[in-house]
Amino acid sequence: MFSSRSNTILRRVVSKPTMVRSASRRAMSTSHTFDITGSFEIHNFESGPSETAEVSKDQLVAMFETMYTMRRMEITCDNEYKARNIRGFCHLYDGQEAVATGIQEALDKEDSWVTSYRCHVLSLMRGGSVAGVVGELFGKANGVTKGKGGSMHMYSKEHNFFGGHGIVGAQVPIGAGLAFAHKYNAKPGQPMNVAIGCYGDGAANQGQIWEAANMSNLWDLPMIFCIENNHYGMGTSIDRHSSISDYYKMGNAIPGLRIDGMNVLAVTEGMKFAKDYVGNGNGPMYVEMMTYRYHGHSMSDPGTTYRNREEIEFTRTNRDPIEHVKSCLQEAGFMTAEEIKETEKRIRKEVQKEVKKAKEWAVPEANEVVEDIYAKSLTPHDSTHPPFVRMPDMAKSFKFDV
Ligand SMILES: Cc1ncc(C[n+]2csc(CCOP(=O)(O)OP(=O)(O)O)c2C)c(N)n1
Ligand SMILES: [Mg+2]
Repeated sequence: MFSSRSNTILRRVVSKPTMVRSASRRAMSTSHTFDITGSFEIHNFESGPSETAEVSKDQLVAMFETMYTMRRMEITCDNEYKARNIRGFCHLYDGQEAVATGIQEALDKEDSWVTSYRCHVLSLMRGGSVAGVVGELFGKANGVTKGKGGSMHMYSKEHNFFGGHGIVGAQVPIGAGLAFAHKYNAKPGQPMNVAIGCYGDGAANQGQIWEAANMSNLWDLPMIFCIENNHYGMGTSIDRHSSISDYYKMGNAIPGLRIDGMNVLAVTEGMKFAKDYVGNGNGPMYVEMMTYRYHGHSMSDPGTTYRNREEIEFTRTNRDPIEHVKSCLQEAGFMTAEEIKETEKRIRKEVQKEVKKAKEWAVPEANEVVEDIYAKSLTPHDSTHPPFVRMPDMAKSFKFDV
C-alpha cells in the first residue's frame, strides 16, 4: 500500500460527487454545482479556491470525452509499442488525465505551456490530433513534429505549447522565460497571460527549478510551477527520493496550492485560482497535483517491481479520474450509463480510425534530417538577427554545404 509519508489527499478515495443544487437536477438545467470540499491544501494563502465547482453539461461532457480519448490513445500506444510499430522512448499518461484536462479548461489558449517527456496528451490538447500524436510515434511525416521528435519532443509554437523535454527539469526555466515574455508584452492595467511549467516529483528537488523560482519571485513573473506528483520518479518512491513530501510548500515564500489531481473539477477550480493569482501581478505560484500513473515509467518498466499490484488496483478502483467524471455526469443527470457506454464505443472507434490513418502516412523525406535544426535567423545568408547578437561563425559551424 502507499508509503508512510504519502498524504491524506492520496489516500482519500475520490468521493462520489455531491450535488449542492439538487432541486430539479434531472430537469432542463444545463449547469450544476458540485461540492469539492477537501480537494485543496494551501500554503502562504489566507484562503484557497472555491470549494464548489459549477459546470455546464457541455463542459462536463467535453471533459469526459477528452479524458476518455486520452486514455484510449495511450492504451493504443502501449499495444502498438508491443507490436513494434513504435520504437524508442515512450512515456504514457494514463491515470493522470484529469490534470492536463483541468489545466486546459482553466487556461486561455494564449497562455504558454511547457512540460516533460510525458507529453502526448498535451500535444493532443494544444492543436494536435490522435493521428498527429500516434503518427509522430510511428515516425511519420504528418506527425505533430514531422516524425522527427517522437514521444518526448512534441511541440506547437502556434498553439503556445513549448514541448516535450527529455532532460528532467530543463523545461522549468524555459517556463520562467515564457512568463517573463508574458510580463514584458503585457498591456498596462490588464491581466497578463501566464506560463505553466509542468514537472514531476522526481524533478522537484533540482537546483535549476529553485533558481527559476527565485527569479520569478523577484520579478513577479506570471509563472505556475506545477508538480505532477505521481509518487514515483522512475522506480523510486517519493519517500526515497525527497526529504520533503509537501511539494506545494517547496517555493518557501512563494504561495502554494495542493490539488486532488484525480478530480477534474478540483483541478479546474484550482487552476482558475492559480491563473487569476499569477496573472494579476502577484508573482509566481507553486501547484502540486496529487495524481498517479498506471503504466510503468516508460515502456521498458513493467511498473510492478517497486510498487505492488494492490496499490495500482486500489487507485484504479477508488480514485480513477475517468470513473469520477462519469459518476459526476450521471449524478447531474447529464448522461445516462447507456449514453456513456455509447460515447465510449464511439471514441474507441474514432481512435482506431485515427491510428489507421496515421499508419498510411509516409515517412519523412531524407532531406528532412537537416531541416528544423537551427532557427531561421541562424541559417547562413539569412542574417535577420539584430547586429548586437553575437552569432556563430557559420564557416566554422557547418560541416556540410547548406
Ligand atoms: C537530468 C536528467 N537526469 C536523469 C534523467 C533520467 N530520468 C528520466 S525520467 C526520470 C524520472 C523523473 O521522474 P518525475 O520527475 O517524477 O517525472 P515522471 O516520470 O514521474 O512524470 C529520470 C531520472 C534525465 N532524463 N535527465
Ligand atoms: Mg513522478
